[in-house]
Amino acid sequence: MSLFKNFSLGKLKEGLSKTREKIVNSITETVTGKAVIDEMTLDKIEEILLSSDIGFDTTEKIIEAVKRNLKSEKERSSEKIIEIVKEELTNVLANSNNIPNSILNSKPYIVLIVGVNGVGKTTTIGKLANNYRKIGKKVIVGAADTFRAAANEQLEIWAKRADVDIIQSTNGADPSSVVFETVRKAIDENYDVVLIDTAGRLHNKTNLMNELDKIRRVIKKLLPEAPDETLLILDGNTGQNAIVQSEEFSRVTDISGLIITKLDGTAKGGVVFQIVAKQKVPIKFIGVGEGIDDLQEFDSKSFVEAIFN
Ligand SMILES: Nc1nc2c(ncn2[C@@H]2O[C@H](COP(=O)(O)OP(=O)(O)OP(=O)(O)O)[C@@H](O)[C@H]2O)c(=O)[nH]1
Ligand SMILES: [Mg+2]
Repeated sequence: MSLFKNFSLGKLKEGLSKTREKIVNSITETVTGKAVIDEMTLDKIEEILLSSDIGFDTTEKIIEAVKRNLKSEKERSSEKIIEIVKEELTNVLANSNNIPNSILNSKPYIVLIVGVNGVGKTTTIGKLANNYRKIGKKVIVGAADTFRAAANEQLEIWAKRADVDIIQSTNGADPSSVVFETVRKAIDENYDVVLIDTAGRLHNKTNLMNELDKIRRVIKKLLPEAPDETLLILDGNTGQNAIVQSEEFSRVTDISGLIITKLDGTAKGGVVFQIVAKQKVPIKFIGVGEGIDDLQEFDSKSFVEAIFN
């Protein structure tokens, strides 16, 4: 069951086209017309898979499976090899603890958005706000990125676009005071969803991580069980770095879910498989464009389908 109403396989396919070109088209080209799948061709396939960022372990599994099948079967068509790749990648996602997004179980439902600089936090908040509003939720966003001068304006533009309310900040204000004000208003005025934008931060910058702690404490003062979600935003273009960020953030704070952005701009969308294979934290949404409707709920089945069909 999906939460939002904007799911579109077409949009997903379009967004993942570069990744599809990389995985499906490149392998097809490599294999087509070859009478024998020799070591060199296998190396080439391996290289393609590694450069799509699906990860070393999964790549090895696929190559092993290809070898096994080539031994036992006469057919060496590109279709057969693509089928093997698809099957192995489907297995990776099948083992994920992907939980579908569900009806919000508390009110107000507090979502804290975190991540390093420029990964798409503010944009994603705009998209989320719009989706929640469209399913009839009363939404407020809090501009707790008081670090960058233009951050407040940027969130204000997104709030207007999404047609939701905002608690703005003044430059240099204490982020946790903005958070307090936002959650206070949400409780008093019966909001359903609170989305909190935060400044980009590195997991190893102690003062910024302490600031995040303070934000969480302030929320808990008003709502002991909150935040309901702390979502870590990862830029899908950054490959291995995204994995490292996920590990490091999870070590220092409670991350309940991941959002992988900018999958439209990259041929390295295979990183989603690597993240699922390596991380316990589930992927909740993926970003496939800069527009307000370009956030899709992550569903492993449709993700594979969008790449291979
Ligand atoms: N193509 C594409 N671009 C995206 C996506 N999500 C965000 N962006 C772009 O990424 C850039 C940075 O986005 P922001 O939302 O400002 O990122 P941020 O994490 O809030 O950045 P800081 O607040 O500076 O840390 C913008 O140009 C966005 O349009 C996406 O899914 N696809
Ligand atoms: Mg921002």
